[in-house]
Amino acid sequence: MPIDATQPYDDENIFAKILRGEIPSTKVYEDEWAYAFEDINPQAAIHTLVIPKGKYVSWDDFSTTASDAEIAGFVRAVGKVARDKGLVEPGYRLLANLGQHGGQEVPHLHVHIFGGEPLGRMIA
Ligand code: IU
Repeated sequence: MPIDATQPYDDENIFAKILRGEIPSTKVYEDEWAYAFEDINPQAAIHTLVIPKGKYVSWDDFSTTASDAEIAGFVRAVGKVARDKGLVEPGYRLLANLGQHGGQEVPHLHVHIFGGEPLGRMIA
């Protein structure tokens, strides 16, 4: 069920538990601002999730209340994971499902990195 993007942050959401190490994940990268791990149900040859370490449900929340350092750190982490996975060329896709219409299921902001194979175009 897609989540309501305006709900308060739930400390018991699955990604919060992954961040706290209460649930295992296949870690790809971690720094002060971000944590990256392999999606448990990959939809492409490479399917990695990058999450900010801060408690944000939505892009709105993140972009309005996170510090500039946090935002920069998260954006750089996404770029680093893609680079480290060798995706800069031949390319990849970033996706954030946001809120009800966006089909977001986990109420901790995350960016999907898809790659490792031709993905086709999503917009004609
Ligand atoms: P969404 O953007 O909120 O729809 O995506 C949530 C993703 O989190 C989805 O691709 C799941 O496969 C993934 N995931 C995960 O990697 N580990 C988990 O324990 C759970 C979901 I629950």
